[in-house]
Amino acid sequence: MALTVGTAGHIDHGKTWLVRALTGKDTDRLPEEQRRGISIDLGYAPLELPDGRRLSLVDVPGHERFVRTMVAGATGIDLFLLAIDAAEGSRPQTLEHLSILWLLGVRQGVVAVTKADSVDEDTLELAVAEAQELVPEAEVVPVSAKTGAGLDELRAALARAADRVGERRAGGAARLYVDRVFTLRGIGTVVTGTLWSGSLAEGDTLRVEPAGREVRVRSVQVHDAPVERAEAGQRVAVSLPGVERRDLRRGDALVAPGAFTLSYRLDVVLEELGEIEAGARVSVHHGTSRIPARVVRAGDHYAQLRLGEPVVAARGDRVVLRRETTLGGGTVLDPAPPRRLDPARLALLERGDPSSIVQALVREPVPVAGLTARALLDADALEDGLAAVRRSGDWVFSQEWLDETAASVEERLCERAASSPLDPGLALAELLPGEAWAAAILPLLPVDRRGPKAYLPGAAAALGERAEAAAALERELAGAGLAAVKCPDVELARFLEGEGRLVRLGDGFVVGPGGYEVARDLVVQECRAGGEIALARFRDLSGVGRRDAQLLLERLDQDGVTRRIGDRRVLRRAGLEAL
Ligand SMILES: Nc1nc2c(ncn2[C@@H]2O[C@H](COP(=O)(O)OP(=O)(O)OP(=O)(O)O)[C@@H](O)[C@H]2O)c(=O)[nH]1
Ligand SMILES: [Mg+2]
Repeated sequence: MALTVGTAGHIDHGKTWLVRALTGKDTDRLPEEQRRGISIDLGYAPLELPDGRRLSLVDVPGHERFVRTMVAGATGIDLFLLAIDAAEGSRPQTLEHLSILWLLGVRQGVVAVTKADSVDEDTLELAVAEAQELVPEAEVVPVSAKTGAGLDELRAALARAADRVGERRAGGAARLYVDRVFTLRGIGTVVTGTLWSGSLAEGDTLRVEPAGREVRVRSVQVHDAPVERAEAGQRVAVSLPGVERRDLRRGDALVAPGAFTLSYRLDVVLEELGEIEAGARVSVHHGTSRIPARVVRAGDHYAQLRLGEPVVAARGDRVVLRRETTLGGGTVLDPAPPRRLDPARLALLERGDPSSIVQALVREPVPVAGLTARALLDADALEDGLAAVRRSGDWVFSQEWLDETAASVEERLCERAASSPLDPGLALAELLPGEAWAAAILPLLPVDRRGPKAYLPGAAAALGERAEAAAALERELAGAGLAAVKCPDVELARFLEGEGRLVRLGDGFVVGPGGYEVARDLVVQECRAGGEIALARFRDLSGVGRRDAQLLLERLDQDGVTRRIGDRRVLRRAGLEAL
């Protein structure tokens, strides 16, 4: 398993010299680092263990102004190598770095009491004892980068610590946080970082977040050697053709497209070093990025981090919260939560079993595919968890949501039936407007679907109070023959037409079904005889006024009996069949 070791410790306590003594590589390569004799940026070197295993080593700066860089270097590591100067003992950044390691969940490592050559034996013994007291769970090894004393013991201790590191999640989608970007002649833009999950291979398409840009991997290297595929936990260099160096920076995430959500909010379990007051403005360190944020608290140890820029995160990720100093940290419960904080939901997520996780994440319908990354469960566990919610097609949702939706749909259909007894249905588009899940959910709702409309089960249109108006209208139509009658009650007209009791014309006029048939036969016969019919001719034949003749002909056009050509009409197929 690929493991990464990160140095930690106060400025000048001998981290970089120790890295050089262990690996032969001077990681202080910037001119300013060499001039000032301090580390400013992150340095990287491979470290061989006595058993042949190879660790990646990240050297971090100790200066208090560069703690943010230390956090960026420490986020992907599995083991720490804490340097404490034998003469100076523990100093402020010794403690702050230790806190950060703790907050990031880095529990395994070794303490090196450095510059052993520069102090007498008693002082060294005391320094070792103090270091042991400070970090009781780690082995403490006195070393000298200058003389080489203790280096073998240190390597052996690192190997033992590496043995204790738990398995990293091997599967999952590719996710890497960029820590360096540079240009290589003949190769182009290269980014490096620790692969947090998944794997990376030549030819893969990835997305750079938060910019959202798709990139193609041209080649992958691990420790300066090309590999076909890099695995989770490895430090990798990825070359990305067609991308300018200035389009990428430390803090960017390189991820498998579609596998992670981008979010301006993170719900976390807080770990506080001191009290973090509600509404506190902090810097959130996540991956290799640092983002301004506000802490919205809920319950006694939950919070939502409202971020100034979006991040790609996953459940279980660690964050560090800082202002001038490190205030605390957190473990991500939901990487893309709703804005409203709900401690009960977060408690479910904190329990961490598949069914609690799925219950907490699912309320309104979400696509199953989108849930995989958010729940961070493997396929089997996700399947177990899904038993706790409802599922239809590609969508999952809570029973509670379904009950609420059913109740609201029922209520709206009842209201509709009361206000429009002639047409008690509602268009589906109106009932579940624009929802992609509508088709999957509809069969589970208490509705009858008839054509484009939904009805309460068994609901039928009823004339109710309008029965009398309908009877009067029908009497009038029976006496009117082919003449049109005005009917301003559009709903009534539509209803009676649906029942075959009248035919609607334009402008709110209607005609009796018998009248309509007579008009149609007149038109069809005339056309059969003379090939066409003009408005004036139809008016003469039917004996109605010009307006009514016009309305009747237009309706015949609509019904496909005739086609209008200028001011004449000819039969269409339906007209021929009507004979
Ligand atoms: N005598 C002695 N001096 C050492 C040893 N290791 C480092 N030093 C001295 O300590 C100075 C700082 O060492 P570095 O390794 O650069 O310290 P660092 O912890 O990397 O410092 P930052 O990266 O700036 O935090 C060096 O310039 C040396 O003068 C050692 O083993 N013996
Ligand atoms: Mg250094």
